[in-house]
Amino acid sequence: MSTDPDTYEGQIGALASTAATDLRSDTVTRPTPAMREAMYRAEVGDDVYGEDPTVNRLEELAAEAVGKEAALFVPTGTMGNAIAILTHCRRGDEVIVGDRAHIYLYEVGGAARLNGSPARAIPNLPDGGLDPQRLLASFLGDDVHEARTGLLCVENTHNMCGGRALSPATLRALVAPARQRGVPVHMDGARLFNAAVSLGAPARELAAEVDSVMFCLSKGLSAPVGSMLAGSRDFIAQARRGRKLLGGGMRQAGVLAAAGIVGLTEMVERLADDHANAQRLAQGLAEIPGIRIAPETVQTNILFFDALDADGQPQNEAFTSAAASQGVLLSGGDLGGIRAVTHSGISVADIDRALQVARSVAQQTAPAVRR
Ligand code: TLP
Repeated sequence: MSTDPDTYEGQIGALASTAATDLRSDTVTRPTPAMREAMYRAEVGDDVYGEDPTVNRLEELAAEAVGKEAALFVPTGTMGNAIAILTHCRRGDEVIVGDRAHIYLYEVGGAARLNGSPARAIPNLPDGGLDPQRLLASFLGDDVHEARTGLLCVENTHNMCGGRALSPATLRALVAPARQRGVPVHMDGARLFNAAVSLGAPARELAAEVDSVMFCLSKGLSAPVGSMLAGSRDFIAQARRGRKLLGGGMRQAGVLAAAGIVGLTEMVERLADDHANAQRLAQGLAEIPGIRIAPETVQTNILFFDALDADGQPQNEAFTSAAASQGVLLSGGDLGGIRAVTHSGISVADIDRALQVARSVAQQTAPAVRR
């Protein structure tokens, strides 16, 4: 990319450049020059009246990409998941989730606060799935003492299970108990396209098993803002009301949707580069004494590892802050493990730089196991 400040490309390059190697999350991605161009040129209207042509186009493209009748542009993934819960469930219905699900851990208890819906967490399997037998046993509603089970939520890729991608076959097995009991299923597919690219399966095949799906434009797809909620035409008509309730009815949102269209049409295939970079990072980390990682479990753009001291005890906080002081930003997984996430702002050279820093920091935190 040009660095000439007199050119458009150069100005965008300067805006996007950052000194640090930022592996905290794929949420840190900056809009590409093509996105900024599209945002500048976007045709807009009042989307609450359904009159923003760019939002309408994005919603059509998104519905088509995940094989659903309709889709809704929402400001964030968190709001998309909350609207799904509000739309599927009656007030007070229970929501079944995995115990490492983003909806359960990191969405401010939205199901309970917004819909009076208790969340029942059942243990996630290491691959991000749930045990179908355990799932079946967790559905409630026949007994007068029980809350009705209103919704099952699955996550793909699974963030806190290390970015694991659930295949169509695994999803079918997972969803079968819900189908048996007539319980609707929502997929938190914040990184659905990472799953699709990693598995070599179209996103619509992964979404075919569920009634509704949310995916984010603002993560690997690199749009500055926005997520999509997709489902049947009736579901989305009702979800539109839920979005208004939560204050997510935006007006000339076409300037944002324009970037989302570029994300959806131009940024999906390149996710394979992020996966290759995550694999390179995982393989490199595995060779560093004092670092514990299972590279064979890394499937997409997220990986977790532990930095151990000479006694084999995790020193994750010390490792993360030492790496940050050398310009490599990681996030501390509070459920154990340091998280690194690759994305469009990370090159092969950045991975090699991160490995160099990891080697030097590991020598400080685990001197006794130094080779
Ligand atoms: N995840 C963020 C943090 O909130 C942890 C991240 O850095 O990974 N579902 C999943 C699976 C997510 O990982 C996230 C964001 C969301 C939903 C929420 O999306 P936003 O941030 O758009 O509300």
